Amino acid sequence: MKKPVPVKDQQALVERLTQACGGGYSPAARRKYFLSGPQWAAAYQGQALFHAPTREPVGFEQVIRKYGEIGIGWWSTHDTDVIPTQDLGSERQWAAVERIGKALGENGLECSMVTTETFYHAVWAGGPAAESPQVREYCAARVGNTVELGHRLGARYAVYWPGSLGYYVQGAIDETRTLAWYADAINAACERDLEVSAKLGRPALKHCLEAKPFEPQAEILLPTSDAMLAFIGSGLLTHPEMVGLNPEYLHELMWGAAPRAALARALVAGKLWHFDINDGYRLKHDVDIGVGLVNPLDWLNVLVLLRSHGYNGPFNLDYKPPRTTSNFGVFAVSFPTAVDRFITLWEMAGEVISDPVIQEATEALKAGGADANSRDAESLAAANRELLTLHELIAHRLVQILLGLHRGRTYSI
Ligand code: XLS
Ligand code: MG
Ligand code: MG
Repeated sequence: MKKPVPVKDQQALVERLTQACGGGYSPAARRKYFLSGPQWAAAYQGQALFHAPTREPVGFEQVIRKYGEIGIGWWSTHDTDVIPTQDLGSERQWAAVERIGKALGENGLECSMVTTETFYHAVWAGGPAAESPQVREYCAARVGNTVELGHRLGARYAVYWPGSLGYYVQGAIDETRTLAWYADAINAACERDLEVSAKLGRPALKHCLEAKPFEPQAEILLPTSDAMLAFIGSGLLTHPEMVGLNPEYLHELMWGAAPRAALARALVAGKLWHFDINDGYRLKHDVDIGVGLVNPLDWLNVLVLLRSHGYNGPFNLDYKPPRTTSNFGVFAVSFPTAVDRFITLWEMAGEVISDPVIQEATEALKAGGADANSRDAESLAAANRELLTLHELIAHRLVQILLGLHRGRTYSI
């Protein structure tokens, strides 16, 4: 039997093996990327459905300090991550805002994004667009208040993941009304933003809708980023130009989409403003695994798309350190390794874009075959037949770049 590892030696072991992985980027290098660390991701205690917490609570002062040490330059938060529900919208909330501002300043971070929790508290049992006009009025006040908090904290983005905007049992709600009522909340947030930004002389926030196909268990009225694009263009919003998307990688994968294609559709609509980064599995629960741990090749492809189209919004680390990771591990392993995988994949995406093999193959495909008669299907097929083999060669080259094979990494046989 192996000798058990005493508790007092375990952190040192984790640290030594983390070092043995080859070290990481410096905090200064990490800060060059627009990476934001959510308050809720670091503070997540492992309390998923059916699961008791495995970690101790941590407050925003500690999270912000640790992000600063790691080199995560931006911070994001739900209103209720940092202010108790009962204090929101009252004078009591400003003391927390002051403490947050101080913690951010002392650790060299900026607040990038604020979001309203419209899913956890019992008030949202019927969703943020419930039949009750009083609940909807409360919702409008809450999102408006978040806009104000965002401006006071220096944020540039507001995100809306509605939670259960839908139904547990069919037939109980009128979907068209619910959608219109949800639009009322977004409209209220935009109106409040126009007022507050004018008063404070700041640019208006970018309001970003985030879709998730299921979980909480209800059927969802806006399950995908595409559904949200249709909602933005539906005529229900009074300021559609102020509203864009915050796709989450796993949320698109969860319904079976190709995340890169979903992002491409948001890009061509000019609505890809914010991006939640993580990983996980198709057609399963929202496991929120750290970026690149499950689908590194797909992630490389996603970042090639975003780099080639000049995406310059935030990459928000919306994942959950697994329940098996300790409080110590969250900051010693989980966040630094997630950040470093992201940076490595981003750098690799640059290599893909400038790779001579991929460039030449892509250009040849775009040139098409010679001697093609564009009125004749047979001649067109024949003229392109050999060129199209390059698709598979490009895929091979991408894998080579991912695995480092293009730099001569070989295995002896
Ligand atoms: C939940 C969402 C949430 C949002 C912000 O699944 O991803 O974390 O990003 O409310
Ligand atoms: Mg998210
Ligand atoms: Mg998620």
